[in-house]
Amino acid sequence: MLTSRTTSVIVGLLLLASFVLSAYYGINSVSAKPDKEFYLFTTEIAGVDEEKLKLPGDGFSIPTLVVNKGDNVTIHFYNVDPNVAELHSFTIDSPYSMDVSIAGGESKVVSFIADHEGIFQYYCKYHLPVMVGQLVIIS
Ligand SMILES: [Cu+2]
Repeated sequence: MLTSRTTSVIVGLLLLASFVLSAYYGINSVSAKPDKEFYLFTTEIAGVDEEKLKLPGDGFSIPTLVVNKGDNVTIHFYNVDPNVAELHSFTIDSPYSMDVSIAGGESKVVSFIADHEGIFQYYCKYHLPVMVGQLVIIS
């Protein structure tokens, strides 16, 4: 005969098992291709004398973004320059064809499905050839 203590232990174990199983199947049923989220900041490369080198000294905080083909990609792009007039862009040519410009202190969210495999350069159209990165999409 079951005591009330034994019964509550069994009920507790069943609840724990159902929680573990639902968490397991919940995670696995979300998607075979998980979302990828990045926080991408503008940077200034220390020590670059722009006048002397005749080059911009700007960059992206992440030089290489790696995702899987089919991923739902979200990039939170921040222009951290204190000067509002200092524009930066997140630009990629065809087939992704994105071009987002933001002023100093602003941010924007860029979202896309990574449906083309390959290596694609992203760049800031105001600070070429220095401010570039690679978007790597693997299958
Ligand atoms: Cu820039």
